[in-house]
Amino acid sequence: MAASGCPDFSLRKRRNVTQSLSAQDLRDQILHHLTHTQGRGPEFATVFDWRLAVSYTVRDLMVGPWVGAIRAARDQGAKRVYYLSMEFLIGRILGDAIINLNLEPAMGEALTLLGLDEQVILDDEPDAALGNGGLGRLAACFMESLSSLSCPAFGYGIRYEHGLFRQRFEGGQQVETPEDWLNQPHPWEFVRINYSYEIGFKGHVDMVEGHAVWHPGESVVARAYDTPVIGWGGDWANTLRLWGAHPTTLLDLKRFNAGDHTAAAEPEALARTLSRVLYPDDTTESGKELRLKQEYFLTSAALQDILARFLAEHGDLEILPDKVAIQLNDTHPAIAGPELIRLLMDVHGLAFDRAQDLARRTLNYTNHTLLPEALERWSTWLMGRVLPRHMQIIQMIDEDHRKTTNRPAHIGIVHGDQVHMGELAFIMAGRVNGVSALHTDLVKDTVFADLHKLHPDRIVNQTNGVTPRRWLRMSNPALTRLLDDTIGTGWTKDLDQLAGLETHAGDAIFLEHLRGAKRANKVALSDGLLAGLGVKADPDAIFDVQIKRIHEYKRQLLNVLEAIALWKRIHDSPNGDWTPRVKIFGGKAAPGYWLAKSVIHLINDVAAKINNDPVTAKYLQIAYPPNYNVSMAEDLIPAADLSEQISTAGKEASGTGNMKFTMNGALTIGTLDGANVEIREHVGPENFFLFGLTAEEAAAEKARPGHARAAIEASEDMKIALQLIAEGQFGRADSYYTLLDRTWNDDPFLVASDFDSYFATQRAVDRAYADHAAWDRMAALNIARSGFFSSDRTIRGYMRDIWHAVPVVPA
Ligand code: HBZ
Repeated sequence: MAASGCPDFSLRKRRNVTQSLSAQDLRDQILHHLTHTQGRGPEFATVFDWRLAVSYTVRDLMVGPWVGAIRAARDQGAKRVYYLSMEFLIGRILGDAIINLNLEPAMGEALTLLGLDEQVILDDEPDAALGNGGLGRLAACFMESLSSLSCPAFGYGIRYEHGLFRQRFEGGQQVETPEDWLNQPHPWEFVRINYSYEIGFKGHVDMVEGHAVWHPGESVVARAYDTPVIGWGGDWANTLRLWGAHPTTLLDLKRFNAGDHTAAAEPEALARTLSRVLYPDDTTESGKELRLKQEYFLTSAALQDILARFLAEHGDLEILPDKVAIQLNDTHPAIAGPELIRLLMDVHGLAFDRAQDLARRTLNYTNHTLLPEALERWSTWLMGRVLPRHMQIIQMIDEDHRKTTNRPAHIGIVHGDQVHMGELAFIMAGRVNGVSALHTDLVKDTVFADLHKLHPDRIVNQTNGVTPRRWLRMSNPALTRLLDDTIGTGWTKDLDQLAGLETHAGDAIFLEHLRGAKRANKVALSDGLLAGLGVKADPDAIFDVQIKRIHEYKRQLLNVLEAIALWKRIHDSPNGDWTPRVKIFGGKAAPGYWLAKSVIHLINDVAAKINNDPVTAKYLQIAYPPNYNVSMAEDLIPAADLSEQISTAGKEASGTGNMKFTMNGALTIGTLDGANVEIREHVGPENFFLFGLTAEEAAAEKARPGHARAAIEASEDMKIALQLIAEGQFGRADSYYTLLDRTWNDDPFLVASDFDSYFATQRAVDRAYADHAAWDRMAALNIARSGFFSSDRTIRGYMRDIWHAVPVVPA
């Protein structure tokens, strides 16, 4: 205890602090924050007040390791990693921090002493939904692993006031409403008004004595908002630095005093729009000037910050690549190439060649998609207007690359009136990586085939991973207890230790416990589905889960058509030997993606009909809880028996949900796409339900004229399913004409070609599930062999092959 009578929360090495913290210490500290930070007496406190008091108590425990980590990295002159991402889908922070700081069971007891329900406190926290899907969630898992491995790092992003929209269903259709997580105090962040940078846009470029001088026509200030990200064990915390946009001048007083109050506040309004909304678009380049400005805002603020820190510590720009590694999360921050060159040339006086060389040895780029419509392009007109100096530098980079590589005319950054951000990112990167073995091969063979020939050593693979702290230890306490009891707790920081379960996969008692843990999770979910949606989910049925953004290539349509065909079969022979199944969907469609929204409508319409059919109800139910987010995933994944990873082969770069399901003991039904390929290799083909065309076969099938119609004609089940929709069995048929027409006549993602294989494999799943012992053994082997899919392994790969960074010993 410190002299004040409160526990000692000073900055000495934290591991000792939390290990010695008792429930009483935590209770006292929570009460302290309730009174002194929230200004509330316990008798007046709401759940919100308590949650903030608990959060501040936990935050206090992060500050020591955080300051210590920053100090250690500086004192040791360590190389730092900078992860630039337009998205960080972090979800809730409190539960994860409690786990990583090793505060259980003391925190649970402290809350009991205060008469509080821990789950109620945890559930009160809004999700920080600063991302659309896999790309943003990957960034969040990487931040956690970087801290767990004590690799000095910063994540740089945008502090969006409104994260991804909230989803409701009205008449089965998606309705979007704004998300407002910052409408209440956010206890985790520290505002850094001294870390502010001016970001310019538009204007013109003058040449003064042979040097370019950019005179921006508009500018805003980027201000840092820092959140510590605590690693497993609580020894190290890195910084997630999110930039908020603020006006350079607050209020036009002259206009205000003249009575024009709205116009006087214009600078503020202009700036705020920059960090107001996350683009809810995971498909196409939006074509919006605002999006380009957001991308530049993030990138410029980050690079100015990185250079300021580097110069303060080292001074000599020649060693920049030895001390700084920057990772571009997709092309969204690809303006980093020209911006770094601009800062090195126009601000620090380096020559173009020198600046370009340093930039290239500092920057790296991760590609997350092969879909041509998702590759960013900007018109030269827009780029030249919003970022006139950068347009010049892009042309210099392109010209230099043309000269030095002698490349053919069709390769390059600027084509006609388009700037190709993928090519820019590739040309400016030391390393380019794909996110699964298959995806990396396809990156080499397709989107970047020409550039790959010119730079054969540049593309490397880093298969994605997920953090086992959030996705197993925190979200699945029932399984965690069993794992801890069986193989000890070491798996939490070394997921390969799950291999120790192999020897238990034949042990009937162990398998019984495994089934018990899964069943407990299913019962909890079933209660939630009944209370929230009125869906009766029998915990003994197969829980079959597809959760991800709604997209044609992810083929939720295939899943719902299978449901229809199965329903029809059960309906026709209700006394058959059917394995009961609950199909669960979760996911949002981009607001402008009409076909994806039509699939959502169809799923809801089909659910409404099927769930109420007295003949089939006990065999088949469909649940589609609205507003899928990180927290919902934490509830659904531990309760899943079957993981649906059914994208058209060659389209899903990796997937990361697939990995979360595997480590939670769900079996996968999937195509040979993305990381499914590696999951199947690791868990063994006999423990994975494979179906469908390979990437190569799919490409050939797509090129075959009339493939859709031919495949439908050949499939009785598929034909019936489409027929039932067209007849209006599931709501008004005209709602689905476009979807049906596209399936019959185009079917670009080969739903029809893969239907029969999928349907038959689902029946194999039914049979396998009926044999409990065999199923449980397969589930155990999936868990035991999932160690490879930890993001710790992925981050070690980036550190070794891309960043050349090493862990730092905490001070
Ligand atoms: O990145 C996803 C891939 O589809 C998935 O296969 C992979 O596992 C994951 C992590 O590598 N890509 C995305 O999530 N992409 C986006 O969310 C996105 C957001 C804004 C855009 C474009 C794409 O303008």
